[in-house]
Amino acid sequence: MAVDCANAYVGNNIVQIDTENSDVTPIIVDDRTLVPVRFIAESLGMDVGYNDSTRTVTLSGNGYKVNMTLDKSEYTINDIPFEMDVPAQVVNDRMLIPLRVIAESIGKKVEWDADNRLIYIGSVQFYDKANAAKYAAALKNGKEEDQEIIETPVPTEEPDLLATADYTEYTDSNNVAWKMYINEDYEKYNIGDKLEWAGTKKPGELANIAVAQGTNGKVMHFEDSTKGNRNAIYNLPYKMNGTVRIELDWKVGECTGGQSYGELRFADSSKNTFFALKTQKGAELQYSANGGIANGLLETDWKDVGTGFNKDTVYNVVIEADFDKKVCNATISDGSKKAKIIDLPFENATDFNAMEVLAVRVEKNFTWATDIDNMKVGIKAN
Ligand SMILES: [Ca+2]
Repeated sequence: MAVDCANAYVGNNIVQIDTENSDVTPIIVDDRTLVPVRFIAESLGMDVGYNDSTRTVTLSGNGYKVNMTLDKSEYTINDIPFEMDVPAQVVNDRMLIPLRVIAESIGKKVEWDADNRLIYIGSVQFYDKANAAKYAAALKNGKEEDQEIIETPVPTEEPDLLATADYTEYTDSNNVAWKMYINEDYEKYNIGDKLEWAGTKKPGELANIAVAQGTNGKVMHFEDSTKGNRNAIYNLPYKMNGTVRIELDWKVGECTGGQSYGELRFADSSKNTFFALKTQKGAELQYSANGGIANGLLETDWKDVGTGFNKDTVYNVVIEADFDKKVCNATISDGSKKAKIIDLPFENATDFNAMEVLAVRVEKNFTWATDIDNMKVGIKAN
């Protein structure tokens, strides 16, 4: 507050002390600052009562009860008598009380800045003497001074890890050039090494996920034998956009146990699946799109990859997902025959970021062991 000023700060907001009477201001009487009782009480979170017959004003709240009588120097705090030199009084039809008396009665800090005739009441740690002149000017104008404009920093973008990642150039049999960022044959690891796939800490994590010895060298191996759905997820360190090529050798394994089946699923950074393969004992290998990894959104629209893709063998899988056109092309080969999936549409996926190995138990316990090897992932070169 400022002496002879109708405005006051409450917190960071400027308000008029008495909304009905702009003549109501803090004043100085005999070197004591008097403030309007109702405003100060409400600002301090206290109730005000007035007894007309005894001319006594009572402020109560925060564990305090302060009684003052108009034009009398005696007052009480929690019924303990005290004396003040300048008493409560009526000015401009409003009762004013000594600021320091009421503030200090209830344990508030009062500061007086003589240069700016500014009164501070509150907690000591918030007193901002350095800006007293600014506050006084703002109160006089009834509005905040023009605020200093601080430019909001642009949110830090996710680092584009792909931009700095190493890749090798590769030209496929159709003479299309690719930048291949992942080329993993697992030969440099030791048997039993747990790689990124093992990082999935979901309740349904496959029990055994580690580098193992396959028929032709080391592979990434997944297996479990239990009840309930089980999975493992590999999150790429980056999102891949444009047209993405994923190639791998998949030893599908026989997923046994009633109608249990295993899936290999490819998804974006929001877990939307754009391509999935499904193996089930004795049934044709199937493909689909438009599910969601790690959230139970299984694909529903399954179609056979071809005829005769029903052996527990190693399939070479090449997927090309175009995230601009939102279509997927894939070839599945068992070494002697090849199936082509052309322009499979997908809906929500916007990039390639995650792979999932998923065992789904429809009934009874399942048993499944499956391997991935020779995984290559890249994007179409411009
Ligand atoms: Ca290998």
